[in-house]
Amino acid sequence: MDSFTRNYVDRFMADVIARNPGEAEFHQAVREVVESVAPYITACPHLMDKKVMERIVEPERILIFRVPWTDDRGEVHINRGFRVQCNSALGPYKGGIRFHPSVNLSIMKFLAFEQTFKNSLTTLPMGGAKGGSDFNPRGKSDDEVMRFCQSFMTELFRHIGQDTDVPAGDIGVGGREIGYLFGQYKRLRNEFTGTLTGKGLGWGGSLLRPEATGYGLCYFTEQMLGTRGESFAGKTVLISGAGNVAQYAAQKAMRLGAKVVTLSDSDGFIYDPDGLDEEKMAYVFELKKIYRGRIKEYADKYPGSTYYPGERPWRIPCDIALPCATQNEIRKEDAEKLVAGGCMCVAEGANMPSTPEAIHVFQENGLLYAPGKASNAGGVSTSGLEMTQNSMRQHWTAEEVDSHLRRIMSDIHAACLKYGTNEDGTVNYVRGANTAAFIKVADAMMDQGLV
Ligand code: NDP
Ligand code: 2IT
Repeated sequence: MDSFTRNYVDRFMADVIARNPGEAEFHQAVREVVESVAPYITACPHLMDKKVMERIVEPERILIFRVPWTDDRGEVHINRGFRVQCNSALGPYKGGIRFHPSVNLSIMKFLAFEQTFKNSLTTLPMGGAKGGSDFNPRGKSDDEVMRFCQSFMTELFRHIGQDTDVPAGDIGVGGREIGYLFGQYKRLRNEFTGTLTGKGLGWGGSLLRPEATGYGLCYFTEQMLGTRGESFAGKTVLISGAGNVAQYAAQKAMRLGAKVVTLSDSDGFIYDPDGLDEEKMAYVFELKKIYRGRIKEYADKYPGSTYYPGERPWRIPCDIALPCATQNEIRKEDAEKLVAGGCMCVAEGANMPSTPEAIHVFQENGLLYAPGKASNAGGVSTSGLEMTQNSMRQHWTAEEVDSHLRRIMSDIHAACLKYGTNEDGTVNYVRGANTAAFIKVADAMMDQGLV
């Protein structure tokens, strides 16, 4: 990077940090993108003059609201609701809703910012947003979750709509929560529209939306491996998380011939040296969906496996790692363990699971490494396909949806290669994804004037 560009990045980041104090995750996400696209920006005086990147880091709108609800004993609780509408240059705001006690403004802003770039990569017309609450669904009854969702939507409904902002699921928000949110939205608006995605199959949902993030991650990883003449067949795979993304990533990796040996949750991980199979996967689906159980129970059910409380899976030797739990779950020491254990490829199912120091370790050691905004874009892409089906009042077959998903993941991979291939033929997927995504958003913003 030349000194003019270095200076631009330093000044830009100093300004972002001063304007958004204490928002560490947001700073981290912005720095990664700015470091990638600064050479492009400084070579385009019109983008500098019109302050396009300065505008992108200032969300178009941020909503913060009170969410009061009562538990089953009648006790009153107050949570905080968020919706960060980051950028609408490419289409209606689009992005998930997260219910987790760690949710705060920094996390919402980093996710909405990442979503803007991810959605740009999908080739579909979607802007970027994220929302959520510090509500913890763990241990709550269905009725409590329903009352919370209804209260959350009672404020959110006035800010969203099928042509305005289309939320979906994320951590702590799956089919059950989308159902309750949709029911309340429909009641308040007296309209049946496709304003949320991830809906049930009988009422406007798309086939393969639940599977899409995990499946898309594996399709993308196959393409990465293909650049080195490799595939999933015979590879040992570590997966973190045991939720929506982790489950379907495990199922697809396994079906592509890999041996998946770990799953995890925030309490610990299980290691199954024999690998998951269809029967074990069916057990995990039931454990999580029906019983809302913990991954620890897997080790009780399958005695060949071991549960390691309080640990993450990254010290287990592997060929491929697919982090599918949460942000910053792979730190420098974890990345070093992955390298020492023989890992050749890391593709992110979660959003920003690797710290900048961990990414540095991967890149220095020549691993194939893909950032989540490229490799986990299959989920929001299939949400985009759900929106298309809702608009057309049609329902596509699983084969149709899957062929769109494969094409989109392959197009995203091609965009990463186009902008991320180094002179020596290796690929920097971070630079590739960020540059391809930025160009599309920036061009649209230039076309639409100073808004
Ligand atoms: P789920 O709620 O279905 O599952 C989340 C999993 O991650 C759970 O096993 C959970 O464990 C674990 N987890 C959550 N927070 C932490 C934490 N702080 N530390 C350790 N483990 C944690 O969520 P999803 O599978 O939908 O989301 C997982 C990741 O994928 C997130 O980063 C999300 O943003 C990203 N993503 C999701 C998409 C989707 O379509 N759902 C699309 C693209 C990305 P526990 O039960 O203990 O909390
Ligand atoms: O991070 C993500 O891409 C998601 N949680 C999915 C968003 C969506 O609108 O489907």
